[in-house]
Amino acid sequence: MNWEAILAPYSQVVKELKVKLKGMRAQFEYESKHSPIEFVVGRVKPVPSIIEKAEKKAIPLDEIDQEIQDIAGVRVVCQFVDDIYTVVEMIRSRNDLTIVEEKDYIARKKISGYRSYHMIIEYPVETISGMKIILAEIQIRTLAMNFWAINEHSLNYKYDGAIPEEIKNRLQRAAEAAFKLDEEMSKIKSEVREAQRVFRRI
Ligand code: 0O2
Repeated sequence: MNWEAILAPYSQVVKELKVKLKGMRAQFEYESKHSPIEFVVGRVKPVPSIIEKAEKKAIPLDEIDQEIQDIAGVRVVCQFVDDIYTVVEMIRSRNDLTIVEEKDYIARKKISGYRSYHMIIEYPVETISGMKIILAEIQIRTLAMNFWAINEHSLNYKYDGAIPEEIKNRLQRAAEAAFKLDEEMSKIKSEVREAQRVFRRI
């Protein structure tokens, strides 16, 4: 398989979505408004991970473009939980993409303790052989949710998906702590935003 050619439009989508989401952040800054977006990152799923996911879900390799939704992935990280829903609304109101599915792992966290808001979208991209509709996943989460998820992801990788029970328990407690941190910060968010407005003026 010519993976480079297959993944080229996905790489284009990641680049375009990053530019657009970062552009949204910049617009808030120009208008001296609190940006619901702290930072944006993106990646194309590495080939070994695509193959592994396809094997795990019994997806034939010629169907990955329809069946694996996160080959193109963009992550939006926010300060506060309500910023997540502001970003969700902003994405819903765009007309350069179509929302296929939304997964609210904040209202209903995963058994692992994972919390995040996922939007699966269809995004049209121009290629040299015409327009192609590409599936992409946008993950929207707070800094605390992100901290937990990147650490858990590393441990999952290290233990090949079988994290020892003791560490799993610690991760559950860490997930609780991240949840509490988000909750406490939400209670003082107007204070924090005010401080950041003043700070920006200096
Ligand atoms: P990677 O390495 O990040 O690319 P589904 O068929 O919908 O049940 P799917 O397609 O895996 O399953 O969707 P889901 O569960 O929404 O997960 C998509 C991505 O969300 C994952 O991609 C992770 O990036 C992230 N994610 C989901 N659950 C967890 C979790 O428990 N911990 C962490 N750290 N991240 C999670 P990949 O392909 O699994 O991994």
